[in-house]
Amino acid sequence: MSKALSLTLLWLNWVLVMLVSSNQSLAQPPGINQDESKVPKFTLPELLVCEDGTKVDSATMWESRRRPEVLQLFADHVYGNFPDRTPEIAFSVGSAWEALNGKATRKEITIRFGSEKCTTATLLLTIPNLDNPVPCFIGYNFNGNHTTTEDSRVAIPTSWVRNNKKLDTSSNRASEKERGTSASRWPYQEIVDRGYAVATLYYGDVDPDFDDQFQNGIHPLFYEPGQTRPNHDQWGSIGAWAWAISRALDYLQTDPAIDSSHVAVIGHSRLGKTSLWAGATDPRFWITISNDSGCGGAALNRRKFGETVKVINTNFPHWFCDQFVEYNDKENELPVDQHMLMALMAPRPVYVASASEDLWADPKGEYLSLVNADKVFALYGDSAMPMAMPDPDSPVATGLRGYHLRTGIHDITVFDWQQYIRFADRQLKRNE
Ligand code: GTR
Repeated sequence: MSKALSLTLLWLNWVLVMLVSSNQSLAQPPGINQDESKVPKFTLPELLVCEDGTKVDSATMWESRRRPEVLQLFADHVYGNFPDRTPEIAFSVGSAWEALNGKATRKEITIRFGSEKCTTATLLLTIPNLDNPVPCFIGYNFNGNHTTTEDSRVAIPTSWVRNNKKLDTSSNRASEKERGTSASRWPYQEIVDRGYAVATLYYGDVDPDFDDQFQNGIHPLFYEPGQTRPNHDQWGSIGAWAWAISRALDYLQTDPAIDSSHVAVIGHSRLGKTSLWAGATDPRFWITISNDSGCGGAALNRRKFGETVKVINTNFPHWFCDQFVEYNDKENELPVDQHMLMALMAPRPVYVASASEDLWADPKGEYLSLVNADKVFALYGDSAMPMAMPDPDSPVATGLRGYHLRTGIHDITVFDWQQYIRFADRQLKRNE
């Protein structure tokens, strides 16, 4: 080999190494651990011991004493408290149309938050054409209701959307171009065929997902006179999204086509963090489903595997309450960990799913949250979750808790939905 050729090869090799390592550093910034052997030893906060040391030994005591304490700890230290004052809320129901080859009826409901100063969100409701009220899944979407289906009648949001080169979205405005681009995440036909309704709304309608010091979205509608941003222990964006999905549930409770005692709240990723907080704060939700929710969702903070408290607070300073920042690099000082969030659902069912390649979200930490909620679920007769993580694509469930690790990347797929529907079917049967 000539000297020139070997030098060129050496240079090419160096470029390749730099490219790969810069990519790795994108996926795994310094200080991020994705090696199981480097997970620190930790002790999780006790579920069944009250702040004053009293031991909890019954479901009644859990519900009357410890559960409210744990819920308050999450509000004060992680997601923020909902403000006391509430703006006026109004619903206006648009006219319905036939969808999914006549198998379903669709309509859009405008939810108005506030009166003079107001913001609106559009709830898209797809209901199977059946004789009786049907159970329903409700969850936010990332890019607008129109991205969840090819259906040309579904309205395009007018609120802020994230620019997206792949979808050709610019100027932070949605357009016809994105219609149907997230349809794989919303298998309407399959869900409707199984007898469930689906309700979805665009999360940016409620609060655009960027740090603007809480000037847009619903936060300002709650400010006390003179207040310009949420207090230290008040809600961030996840809190606002969770609160607003409860308002969508308020609407569903008025819709005669919906069996409103069976509304499951579902979310993927940051919207999975949101569904968990919604399920915890609003016991009207039937099943709570977390898809790849990771840090600040189902994953145990103390494992510091993948995304950490410090990383999430740095990259997304608007998601949690300001108090949460106090735990950057100090996970062990948090008075809660995410197994306690799972416990807040009991005795209502909860389902957690992970994806095998989604190490950023810490699949094992997501599973261990469910396992470590055993003590509370046992108060309701639920059996223990197996200690060992199940194999990929092999769902496991107790009576009230379900989990699967899907093969693949960070996403929500038909496979995930099929497991949620099966779990929901089983819950309906349990109650028969
Ligand atoms: C990531 C974030 C995760 C997860 C995800 C998503 O950038 O680090 O916590 O929520 O976004 O929502 O897609």
